[in-house]
Amino acid sequence: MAKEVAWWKHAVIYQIYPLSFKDSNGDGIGDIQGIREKLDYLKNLGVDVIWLSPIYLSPMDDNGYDISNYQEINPMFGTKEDLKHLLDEVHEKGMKLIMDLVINHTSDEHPWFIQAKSSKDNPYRDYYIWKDEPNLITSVFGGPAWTKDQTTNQYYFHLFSSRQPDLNWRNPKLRSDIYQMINDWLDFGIDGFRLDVIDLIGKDIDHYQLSDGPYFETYLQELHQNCFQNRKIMTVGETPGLSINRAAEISHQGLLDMVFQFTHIGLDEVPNQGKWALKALDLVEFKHVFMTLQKTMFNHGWNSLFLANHDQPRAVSRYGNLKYRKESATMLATILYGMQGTPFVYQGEEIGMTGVQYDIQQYQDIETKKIYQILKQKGISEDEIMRSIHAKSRDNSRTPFQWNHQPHAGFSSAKPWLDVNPNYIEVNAENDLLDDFSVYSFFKKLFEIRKAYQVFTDGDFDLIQPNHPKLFIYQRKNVNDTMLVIGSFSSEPQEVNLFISEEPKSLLISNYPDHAIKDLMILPPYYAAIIRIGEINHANH
Ligand code: TEU
Ligand code: CA
Repeated sequence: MAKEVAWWKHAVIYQIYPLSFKDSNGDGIGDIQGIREKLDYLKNLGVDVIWLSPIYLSPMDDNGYDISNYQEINPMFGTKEDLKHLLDEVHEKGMKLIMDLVINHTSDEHPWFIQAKSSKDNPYRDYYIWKDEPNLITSVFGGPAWTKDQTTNQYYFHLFSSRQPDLNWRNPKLRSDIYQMINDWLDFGIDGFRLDVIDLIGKDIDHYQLSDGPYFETYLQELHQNCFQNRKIMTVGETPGLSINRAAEISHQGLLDMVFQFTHIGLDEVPNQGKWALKALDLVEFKHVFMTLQKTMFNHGWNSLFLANHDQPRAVSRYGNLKYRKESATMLATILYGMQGTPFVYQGEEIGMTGVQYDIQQYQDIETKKIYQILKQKGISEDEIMRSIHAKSRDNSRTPFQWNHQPHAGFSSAKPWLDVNPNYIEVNAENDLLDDFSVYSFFKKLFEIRKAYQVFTDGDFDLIQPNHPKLFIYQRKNVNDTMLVIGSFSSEPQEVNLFISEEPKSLLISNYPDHAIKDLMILPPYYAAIIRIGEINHANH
């Protein structure tokens, strides 16, 4: 009997950043009703699962990744009833909905923290991490990871902003409260979670072990037993610090269905100097990281396929070329989604939305504002700071979704909370929906192809010409099919010999559809194609 393949292995997942997706009531802030207006747009694209970035009650110090009440919805996004309506409609349309879950830390306005900081012997004191003397750990957003609480004269630990105190996972009472909260949401009917920085929950601060700490697997197992097992849900962990091997192990054991592994994300920064120290991407390195991911997780774990999210710059600005915006956006999609794993689309990626180059006053992101001050104090020149911010600021991907060429890009009737990218007149969903050769139409077709051929789910992976500095070519193969996936990362024509003359071949998709498939080809700028070879042998199997 054929083994049943987990449903999420075939799913296309679309990340919505609610603040910036669609504003329904003219306050300049995206909301749940706005999302409800756009479900057909997502369904038509081929989306199976929607992931919502946090919409819980929050003072929005870190745009909702600082939760002050896990049970309530932030009124700026709507009500719990709105969410229930959204969930029902998503289900009616045959899609699923997963929520973001931030359980490494809370907001400093969470009642637990307000209690905890009120006195040393408060029953909630031990829900957080306190020390008389801080150690040298620094916050991801810059500066020390410890802040002194004036009332009790101890320091509390926060790996992100000082308004995001880390929860103390060593406390079994805290863990059981968290499991209860998660089960309540699952009983509410949601289909799973994206778990924010979940690799940090097992940390040992005294020994500077943060990601993948000594208690990580124990707590993950406990979490799985108490909440996830025996439910038909999916989980994806955000694990910026997990190695490729550990990511494979965790998903192979099924503690999380898959995790976001970040090795490829760090390749355009100077090693060990953090995200703001820019370095040109070496395509050969990039290819080798993906090859390692693909080979490590073949039959041993499961990949999540992503280039962008709400923390990362726009993929087309980062890895493509804006002179060839459509070509490079579609090429990147071809390369990414031709691989084994579950595809993730970050809102706007499917219409080739690009990054922005704003003045410092226009940025809203806490990390961007903080790093600007820190780099200034270090004496770095304004030019250099702004180069880094333009390349890497998280606001690059948080600008409002560009629905049409109307004022505010059709996102809102009012001035949005973050300025719209001025290119919305040209780059918008309305234009793309009318055009058979748009980025959107390409994504849609790509997902249809992925679902039509099992080889994209179960085929093995081999790099072709692994050391070619400009071309990313690989083969996917199972007993039925062989697919050649080709992407050019060059604005110059590239010659390539495909050596496939012996076998019949057909072009499944290309961003230059009229370009004939031959053995010896000159590939135009940012060319992409998927070629099916050897299909004649089909009947033999
Ligand atoms: O991100 C965690 C994380 O470690 C990074 O992605 C980090 O935010 C980024 O590299 C900084 O440039 C998650 C969320 O996705 C992010 O939005 C939150 O700010 C963070 O956790 C804290 O909750
Ligand atoms: Ca609104």
